[in-house]
Amino acid sequence: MDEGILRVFQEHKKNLSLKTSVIGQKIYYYHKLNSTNDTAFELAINNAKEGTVVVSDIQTKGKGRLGRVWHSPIGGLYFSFILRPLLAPFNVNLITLIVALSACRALEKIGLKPQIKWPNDIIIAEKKICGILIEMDSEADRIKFLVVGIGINNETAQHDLPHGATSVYEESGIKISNRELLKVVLENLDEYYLMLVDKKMQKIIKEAESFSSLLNKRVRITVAKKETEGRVFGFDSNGALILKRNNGKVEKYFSADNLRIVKNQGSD
Ligand code: BT5
Repeated sequence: MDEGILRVFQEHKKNLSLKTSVIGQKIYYYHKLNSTNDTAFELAINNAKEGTVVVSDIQTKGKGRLGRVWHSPIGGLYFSFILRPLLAPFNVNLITLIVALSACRALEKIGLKPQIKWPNDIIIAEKKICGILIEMDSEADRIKFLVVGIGINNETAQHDLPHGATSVYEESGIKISNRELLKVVLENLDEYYLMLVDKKMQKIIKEAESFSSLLNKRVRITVAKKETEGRVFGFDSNGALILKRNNGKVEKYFSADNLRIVKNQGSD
């Protein structure tokens, strides 16, 4: 790790006045990184504590899923944190849901109306404002650690964003610092993570469904080049998406390479 460009908040909790018990006990702050996920992963391999956070003002190789790029110019909030949950790898969707909920609640506090576009986007009026990337080190039946990356377009200029994207400032006209936004999201994450540790799955699922942009919508989902169409019924207790196909068959999805709402809603 390049100590030269690393600035560590000495009394992290005090500096952000965080009210958290797990998330953000230690925060590493950088001006420029390739990817906060890569740096957090390295820290996790070196036994960094659960809840450790890595933030960067800009990322030169911001990552999306499946080799895609996450545009990370100045103005956005980019951070990753380490979790060591006692969960099986197939439960990772629950983590995605609590992260999405934490971001939604923070955006809601600013007066926005965010929606979760499963699996890992937060959208406002169909434009993407936030993306989530979870990477893990696991054994067959046990997660060793997760690195959860979150990118929120905060004060990002519209011309710096890709087509179909928006930002907090663009949507609300409100200037909130990345620091303030980070504090709110970290506190939400802590609250939802404890809810998950307490196994309050139904509460989490219900809340996630209330923010879902897909509930009751007809969607086309692509997984490993296979396309399926059906109506979304919600999430199961593992956080998987429940889809009811035309023929009445119910299927569950743990991930999707691509997912879009079919505009012509048709009938079941
Ligand atoms: C994601 O992937 O949405 C996950 C993004 C995670 C970013 C965070 S930032 C902190 C941490 N460190 C990292 O390196 N990554 C994480 P995916 O669903 O694959 O979406 C990627 C697609 O979103 C791209 O192909 C673009 O179409 C679009 N996109 C790229 N940058 C964007 C931005 N800033 N805002 C909105 N959309 C964007």
